[in-house]
Amino acid sequence: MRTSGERCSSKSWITSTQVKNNKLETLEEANTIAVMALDPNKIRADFPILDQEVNGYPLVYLDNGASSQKPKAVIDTISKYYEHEHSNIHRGVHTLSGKATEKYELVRGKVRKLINAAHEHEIIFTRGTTESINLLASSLGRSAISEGDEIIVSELEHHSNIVPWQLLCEKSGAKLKVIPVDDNGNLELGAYDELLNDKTRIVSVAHVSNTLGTVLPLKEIVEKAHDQGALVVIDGAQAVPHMSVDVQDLNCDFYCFSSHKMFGPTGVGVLYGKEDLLNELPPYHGGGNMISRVTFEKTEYNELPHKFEAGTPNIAGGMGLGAAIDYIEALGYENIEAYERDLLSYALQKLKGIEGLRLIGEPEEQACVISFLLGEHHPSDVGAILDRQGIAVRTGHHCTQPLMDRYGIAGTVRASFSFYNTKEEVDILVAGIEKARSMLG
Ligand code: 7TS
Repeated sequence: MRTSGERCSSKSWITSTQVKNNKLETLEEANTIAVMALDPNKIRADFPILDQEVNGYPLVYLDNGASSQKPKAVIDTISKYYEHEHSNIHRGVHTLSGKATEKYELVRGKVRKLINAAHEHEIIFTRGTTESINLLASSLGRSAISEGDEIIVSELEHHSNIVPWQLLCEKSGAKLKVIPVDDNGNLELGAYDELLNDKTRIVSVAHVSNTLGTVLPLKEIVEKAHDQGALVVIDGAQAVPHMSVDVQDLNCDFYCFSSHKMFGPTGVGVLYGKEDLLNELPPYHGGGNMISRVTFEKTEYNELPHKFEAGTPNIAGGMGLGAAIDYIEALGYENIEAYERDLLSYALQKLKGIEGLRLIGEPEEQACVISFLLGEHHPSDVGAILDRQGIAVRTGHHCTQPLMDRYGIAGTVRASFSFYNTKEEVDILVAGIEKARSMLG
């Protein structure tokens, strides 16, 4: 596990620790405190949106799986960019454009470091996880897939990691195979072994389930796929906000995630791919920036990463993503993971104490995401009563309809936590559910 505390000095939560406690004189001391414990109350002060009332109650935001909130550092970075720094990038000779280009490219380096990719040019900026997976399905579809080939996904995938592969199968005549999930929400790895064969070209699975919180045993999945000569795509949308990711250690071929779920802005995301594979793949969108020479007879493509980045990107979004990465690294994944582990076990223990509450999935390894049903009540009725108490959860199928079919249910109530959530908020959730139970009868 990699952590970084070296940027702590610029973070208000640690700065305020230093100011409030005169004994803390050096950054090293402040870092030690950070490693020992992450204080959500200090962190919450960095997220202005959390400090408000909804329906007359203090907001309890437990819909981080859909999108996380943004620290002031991210918001300020975007404002500053538009107030002082905006220009198009990779184009003009003028100073402002040069500076914007330099700063945007620095973010690519931050992403590389965050997921420990070998090279900066293995980081492709996209609009989000959905676009990253569609890019792969399109480019792999035109270069590596033909009739009779097989693509494996799992039963717990988000629609974003199902439909692009189905579209590819429709077009190419390839077959989609599905790794089943057991009652607890774990993948049935024995069945995976049986699905794999020399026709398998791609295995595309989530790192963390957005509905059940299951953390998938990726190393085993990757190794077995590689033994059959298949490529492995990881949908990391729900992992990066919670845990340290090392793409070289995982040895996956591609890894996708979204900025807006990891405290950055919407409309920007990442596709990581191994250099040699990205070099082999044909481009996705055509347009400016992705070319080196255009004639009507033939176009030559730009080198990585630009080959996959046609048109003007979400520059401000990229800057905001850079600030989000700085923020995460200042907290340190080790601290985030330890804090969320504790919060998850507290929440599970409290929720299990509620009469009539049924957890959907109790996976062996779980991120801070919990799905449940309350008696026979419709999830949206429970969600609406919680909302009236200022508690934001998501209800429904969570874009995982096949997984809902697997459990024979239409949807769940989902509480998805982040490092700024507290045990007090878990208690408020529990009281809110008890109230829903008594109101719904
Ligand atoms: N993959 C997973 C595992 C996800 O959870 C999501 C979004 C996506 C892909 C798509 O990400 P996007 O940023 O491209 O939209 N998940 C959810 C969710 O659980 N609730 O709302 C969106």
